[in-house]
Amino acid sequence: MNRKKLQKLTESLTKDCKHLFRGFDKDNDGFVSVSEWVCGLSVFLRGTLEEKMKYCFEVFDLNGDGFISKEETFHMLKDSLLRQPSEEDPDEGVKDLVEITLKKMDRDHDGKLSFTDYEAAVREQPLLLEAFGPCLPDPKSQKEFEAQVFKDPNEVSEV
Ligand SMILES: [Ca+2]
Ligand SMILES: [Ca+2]
Repeated sequence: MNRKKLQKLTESLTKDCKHLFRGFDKDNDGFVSVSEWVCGLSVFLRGTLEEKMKYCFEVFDLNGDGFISKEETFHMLKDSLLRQPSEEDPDEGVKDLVEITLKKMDRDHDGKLSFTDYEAAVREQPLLLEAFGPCLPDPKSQKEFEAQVFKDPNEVSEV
């Protein structure tokens, strides 16, 4: 497998996950190194719920301060909702959704989501893992990706 093909496969795996690379980019230098990429992928494909929660939380915490704020929630939910045909005032609908979501997930009622809030909510309701937008691949494209990439381990190690 050549580099181009791998790139293409990765693109198709991650096409719905636009925040993906922030989750991969552990040292926040704006680039995803090979080791970060491999590490990110292994969470993607083989990660435990714990690892996936950490990963998604990092993706959702847009400014990296350790909390998912109301503004960040608004921003992300707006992004994921705009694809649908919208009502008269889409912002109002999003605001309602932000309130509902935060109310549901903010366990200590400080108006923002810490990882502890998020973790508790997800353990109760696994669907909340991707509450603020898709950041993990769907099982079908994941399977296709694995089938292609792990066909010949020797080739992959050259990448
Ligand atoms: Ca934040
Ligand atoms: Ca909180």
